[in-house]
Amino acid sequence: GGAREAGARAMTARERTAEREAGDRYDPVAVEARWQARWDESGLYRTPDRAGDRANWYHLTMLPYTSGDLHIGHWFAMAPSDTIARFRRMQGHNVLFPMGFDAFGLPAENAAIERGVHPKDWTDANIERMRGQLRRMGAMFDWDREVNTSAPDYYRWTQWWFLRLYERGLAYRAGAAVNWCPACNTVLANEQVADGRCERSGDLVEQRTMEQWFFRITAYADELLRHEGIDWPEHVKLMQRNWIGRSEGAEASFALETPAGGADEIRVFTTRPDTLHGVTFMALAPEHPLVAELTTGEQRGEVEAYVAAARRASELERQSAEREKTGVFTGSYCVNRLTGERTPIWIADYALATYGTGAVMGVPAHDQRDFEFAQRFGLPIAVVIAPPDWDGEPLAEAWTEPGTLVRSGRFDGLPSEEAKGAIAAQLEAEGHGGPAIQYRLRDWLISRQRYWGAPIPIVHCGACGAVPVPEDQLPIELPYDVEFLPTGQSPLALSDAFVAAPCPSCGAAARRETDTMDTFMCSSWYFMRYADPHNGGEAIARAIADAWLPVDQYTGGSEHATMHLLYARFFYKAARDAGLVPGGEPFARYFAQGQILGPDGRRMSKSRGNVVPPDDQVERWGADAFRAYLIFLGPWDQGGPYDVDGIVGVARWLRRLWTLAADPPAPGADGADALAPLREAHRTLARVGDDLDRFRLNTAVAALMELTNALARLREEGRGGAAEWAEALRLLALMLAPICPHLAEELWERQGRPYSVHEQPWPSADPGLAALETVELAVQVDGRVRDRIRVAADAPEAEVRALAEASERVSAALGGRAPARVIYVPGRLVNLVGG
Ligand code: ANZ
Ligand code: ZN
Repeated sequence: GGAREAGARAMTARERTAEREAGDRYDPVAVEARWQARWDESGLYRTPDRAGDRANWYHLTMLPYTSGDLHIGHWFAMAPSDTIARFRRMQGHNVLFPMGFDAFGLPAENAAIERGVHPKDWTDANIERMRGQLRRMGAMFDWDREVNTSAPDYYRWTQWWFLRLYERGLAYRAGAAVNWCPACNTVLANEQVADGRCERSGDLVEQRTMEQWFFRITAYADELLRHEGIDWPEHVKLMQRNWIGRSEGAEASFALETPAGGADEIRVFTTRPDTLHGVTFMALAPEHPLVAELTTGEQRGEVEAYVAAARRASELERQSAEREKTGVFTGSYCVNRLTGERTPIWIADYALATYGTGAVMGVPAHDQRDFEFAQRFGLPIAVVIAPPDWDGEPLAEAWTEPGTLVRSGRFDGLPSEEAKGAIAAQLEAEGHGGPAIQYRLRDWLISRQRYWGAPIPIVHCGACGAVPVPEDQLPIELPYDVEFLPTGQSPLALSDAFVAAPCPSCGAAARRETDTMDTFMCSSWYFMRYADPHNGGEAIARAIADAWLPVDQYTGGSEHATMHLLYARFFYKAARDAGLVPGGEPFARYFAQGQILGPDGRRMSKSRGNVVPPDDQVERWGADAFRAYLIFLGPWDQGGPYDVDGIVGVARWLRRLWTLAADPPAPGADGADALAPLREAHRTLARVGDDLDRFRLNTAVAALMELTNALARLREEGRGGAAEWAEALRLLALMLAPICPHLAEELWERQGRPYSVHEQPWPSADPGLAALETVELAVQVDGRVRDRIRVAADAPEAEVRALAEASERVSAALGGRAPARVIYVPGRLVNLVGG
């Protein structure tokens, strides 16, 4: 509101004259190029691992994927992050603020296929271009620490990490039903499937069974749920907890009436062991291993057709509540051990093979899906949890709330919440199951049948099986000359030169693993490598890890809540258990920025034509104005629409600020008024420091705009002493430094101060000067003093009048009349003249 208008206020005639007289207009493009070169030359942003008594502070912003262009979302993530990193530096920390490139992955291959360029050439060219764009941001990235995840000296260590996980039993190979995208011709992680479709191509995902490599992230499920000792936004922690999906309940065994396929029982996972007496059928997933054996001759045709149809449906469709329940009877029965009841075994596609045991005990009276299934197929509905005031009537829908147990033998009369534990305990005592916990989280599937990724360092030997490649043979380099068009097979399998390798264990001719690693593996540890980027002997030295880890502050979008942020936490815990890093969490603090939208308030996209290219904005207004505008447009965690006119106001503000600093103020008054500019500066300083500390970046910019206006007004009025003016302008440059680093540097130099403004400590606000100066005013009604009030010395008339009218004595004297005239003598009196 006010600040925005203030920022946008046109220059006064005097300011325009001043600008002319100062001889040089503010030319952001020239100023920025000059300082970027100087910073580079002088190595201003090179970060030592130790810097005397300055405490280390690791500030991390997410590295970009090498798509080829830095878009406005990157700017909105990185520029405010840079502002905070710079502020921490001024506060006296030795700040590590690195940058790199997430360079492996499908888009490189797809772009390469579409354009006929090699993925490596495409990626390298993109990095080149993006590095240039990043430099123009004027951030304090330490480029000596840049990482490129597709470079052999990086992925060598990604492979090394694979070996560390492998030797800890956290990497394994297993045949698995996997998500297969027919368009991308590759396996997808569960996280890459949304609504049953490939997140990238949008095609329907199919299920296939293949030998794949997994990381045992489930071994850390409980610890991942806890978020111990870290300061993260609640919504991100909640997303992770939901993703991990911990359910408490029981496992129960049902005896097969006729043992089949070497099994004599079916086990189920249930969150409602209290309903065990109400089971009227058993539902197996179509992929359950006992389906074929349990199917009787008579039912075979029907069952086979059903299983084949289920394979074509996505998991999401199968789970949909709206969909009519389908199923088929196997012809076999099992026995409920608690009741001795004979229970028919059905196959139903709402039972998923990948959750629990792949079998559901059907309790129609207390589960809505089971209820619908029973109704459709005429199965009994047995109430065992009585709703309050239930009179024995049939139910119109499942009763899923707590209640009292009935028809449950010796458990009758127990509240259902209590019965859960009691029945689970009985199962355990009888050896038929017991309390159990289930997670929705699956192990992390890391194999990709694609070319552009880090090869998995394994050799398959006919005699020895899967043998890890010895560490000193890393990296297993990705060959350049490979036919990488997707065929469903790993492209590396087509390269004889790559595949042929001696077995590291027995020396016999063997075959290299030809799958590559999920790129989320590369980004699970990049922040460790920044700390020790040139280490040729290990991924990160322990002493360096101790100096920098965990990351003190991570910032990035919350779209990474469940994949990247969960994988990185798993990875770090595994690294901790291998003794390689300190603590158990990689990111001590996490801040999720919002999303920047198009000027129309919708997500930016090429098809909507509402994309704002950052390069254009930088060229037109300068990086400093663009940074300041991005910060000013709203609270950082909320984001908002980009306003192409909004940046005009910000650019104008910076021009006024330039003129103010360039035009030496008139010789000021002395006495109390000499302090006026200093008071304004300290008042702002108290606010800006507090705002930056709490990530309220937009209000920090607003405060600086207000300061600029206040100082301009003082100068017009000829107020303020010369020394006080100099000091106020010094503080202004310092406060501006984290937000507009180039302009601040330029002003600093023009003030005759030594390079660099970015090596100055953050000034502290003088509380005495920052305090609002107040004065006592006599309040008169029709010239007679009725009361006295305290107001800010520079309070505007409207405020003074409102305060005066609020006085009881004043309103009594006015007797309901509205004052026709107000006479205000600042510092002395206000006179309300009645009408
Ligand atoms: C009997 C029962 C009775 C259930 C009742 C619920 C209510 P969450 O909370 O997600 O963990 N279930 C178990 N395995 C399944 C599978 N492979 N596919 C589909 N559904 C499965 O869900 C646990 C509940 O989902 C389990 O508790 C089971 O149904 C079902 F009144 O068991 B319940
Ligand atoms: Zn061998």
